[in-house]
Amino acid sequence: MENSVRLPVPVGSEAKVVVVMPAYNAAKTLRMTYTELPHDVVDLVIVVDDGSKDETIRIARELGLELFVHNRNYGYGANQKTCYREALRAGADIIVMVHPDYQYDPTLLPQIIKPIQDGTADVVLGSRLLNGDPMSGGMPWWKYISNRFLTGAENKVFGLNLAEYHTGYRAYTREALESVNVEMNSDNFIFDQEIMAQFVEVGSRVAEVPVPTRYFPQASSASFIQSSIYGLSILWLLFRLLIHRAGLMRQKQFISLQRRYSRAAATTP
Ligand SMILES: Nc1nc2c(ncn2[C@@H]2O[C@H](COP(=O)(O)OP(=O)(O)OP(=O)(O)O)[C@@H](O)[C@H]2O)c(=O)[nH]1
Ligand SMILES: [Mg+2]
Repeated sequence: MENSVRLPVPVGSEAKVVVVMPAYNAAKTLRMTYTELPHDVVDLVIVVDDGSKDETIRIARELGLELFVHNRNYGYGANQKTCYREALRAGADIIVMVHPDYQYDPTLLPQIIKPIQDGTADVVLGSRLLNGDPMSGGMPWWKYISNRFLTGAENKVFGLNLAEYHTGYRAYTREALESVNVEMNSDNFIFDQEIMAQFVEVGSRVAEVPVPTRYFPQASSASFIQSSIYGLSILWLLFRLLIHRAGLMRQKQFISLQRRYSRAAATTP
């Protein structure tokens, strides 16, 4: 497979598992999300508060979590940049990002990291659209339709066949995260897709694990306007990636930080 790459060091069950939660006004749901994590599997939980106006910081302190605080709201992408920087600094071998708004089932973490532990994937996405019925879980119909459309466009350009790219439940190996230029990505929601484009470009192996969809009143949810900007930004990202690949305008954002993960290296046996 063109996009496959062997990890230099196999990640087994000894790996240090660090959960990161990028939080913004997550006070109502942070405790539930944290409590339901399988604590026998997780070595460390990091919360980054991105200028929340609610009690997120107080609750994170009460729970004794490793907490990093932004002095104002920089955005979801900026939040993840701090999450990953601190997870790597803490010595993580496997990094799991889960939204603290309790929309993703924390108890499924062992399934999410399994493809990495088995050595068959570098990146795992918890997918609501794989074997699931997201609308019966409360996903608005317009989010479902745009998710399908954008996923189709991304699959075409990325050369993959995934069920969705828009999940807030993801796991990465340290090597995969260190191979991409996270800091060059957006500070906003499009970060999630930029990092996927980067993984594709460096030849990371991506796996999907089905997860249920949960929408409920206390969960944080992107508005119609935010989602529309996000959708258009994805199309712009795919365009930029295509012109990068065509050599018309090379962009550092898509170039591997580690030579062994370059696209060419990934194709050699
Ligand atoms: N909106 C927002 N969320 C942030 C920010 N930083 C971290 N987050 C967290 O990121 C998560 C994702 O945001 P959501 O508003 O739920 O958006 P989404 O999950 O992509 O969209 P839905 O599928 O509608 O829930 C939430 O759990 C927030 O706590 C930020 O600056 N803005
Ligand atoms: Mg949400």
